[in-house]
Amino acid sequence: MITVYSYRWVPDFAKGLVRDLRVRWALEEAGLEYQEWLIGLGDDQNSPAYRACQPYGQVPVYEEGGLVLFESGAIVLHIGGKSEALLPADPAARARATCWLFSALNTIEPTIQELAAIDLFYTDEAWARGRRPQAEAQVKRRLAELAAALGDKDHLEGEFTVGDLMMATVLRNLRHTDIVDGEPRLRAYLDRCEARPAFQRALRDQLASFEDQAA
Ligand SMILES: N[C@@H](CCC(=O)N[C@@H](CS)C(=O)NCC(=O)O)C(=O)O
Repeated sequence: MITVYSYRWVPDFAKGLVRDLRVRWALEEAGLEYQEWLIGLGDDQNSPAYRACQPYGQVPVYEEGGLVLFESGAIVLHIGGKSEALLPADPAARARATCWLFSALNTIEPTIQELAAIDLFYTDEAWARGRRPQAEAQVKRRLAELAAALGDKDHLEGEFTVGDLMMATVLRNLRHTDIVDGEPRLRAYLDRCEARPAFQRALRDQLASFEDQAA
């Protein structure tokens, strides 16, 4: 049985954004069953046993038999290897899908993370107020470029792949702003990705795990 590690509690701003969502979504798209293992912020993260699985004490962790993986991108790629619903069989198409997964993680996510950190963690700091206009401009520039690459296609490479899964979860980190709305093609793209039944199940199950702990 596959096990996905996530948190049993996170602040409200993070609910529905925690990166185990990517893994849950990939597993749902691939039709693979899994169980969740919820850890606490603090002691659980820092335990030697957990650090042996995830060197930085973060989630997600993925466990399958004796295999333990960390880094959501690596985990999603691993799951993609099990299902053509996520990674096409054709080697060139597979490489293009992988290219978009890295693009989401290495080019788009860092800019969005900087803005999100300013808005959610450092909003009262003078340096953050000073930096914000440039951080927002950089996000808008990257999103305009991404929208141009998407063009009129439904997905980045025709059919839905791990690249779209990762890009959508990255774009969701702007939900506290209206920046995605400023790019109508990306807005429609994100809505399309989020409307997928597999995404809806993954989101429901992540949110339910927090509710179960509150009960
Ligand atoms: N690059 C890692 C980032 C993982 C990450 O930042 N996880 C967050 C939750 S979404 C976390 O556990 N943060 C707590 C911490 O860094 O201590 C991945 O994609 O898996």
